[in-house]
Amino acid sequence: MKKNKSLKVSIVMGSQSDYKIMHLAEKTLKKIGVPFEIKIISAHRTPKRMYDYALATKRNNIGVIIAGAGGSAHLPGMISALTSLPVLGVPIESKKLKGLDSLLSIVQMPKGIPVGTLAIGEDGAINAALLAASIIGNNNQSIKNKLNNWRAAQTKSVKKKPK
Ligand code: RP5
Repeated sequence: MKKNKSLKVSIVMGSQSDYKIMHLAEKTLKKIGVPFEIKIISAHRTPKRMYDYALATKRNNIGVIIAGAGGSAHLPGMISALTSLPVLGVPIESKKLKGLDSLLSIVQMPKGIPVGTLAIGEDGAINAALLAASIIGNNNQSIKNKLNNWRAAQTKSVKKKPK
């Protein structure tokens, strides 16, 4: 693996349909200025793609993985089973159970293989990006500064009085 400085975030999702939520993780990383890649990988429809991806993460200079999935959302847990890199799971709001199925599938990982679980949907996708930036920023002062600037701008944008 190269020096921490060049580590990037990898965003993966189980389906094209997840992109309507996961594009917010992409947008947030772009806005802060964190290097990333983005892919569709399905644990059940493309298991070999998932396996090959997970085993190649370290040599591909990935520092954190954000995995979004809906329904029986096993993608984050399966990737975490294949790599010791931090995996952040984003539960996608499903059509039938509004994402409660996704949330419980991702958050209830049995001990031994962790997934850091975020909120369902948009908030989870954005916070996953912020958390990924924070993890990369631990060993990369430039990313840490960019994240702190983003947070300062957010603080500044909160008005003192409602209109
Ligand atoms: C999961 O199944 C995906 O993460 C997606 O949220 C859900 C539905 O997928 P599509 O039927 O829309 O492709 O694998």
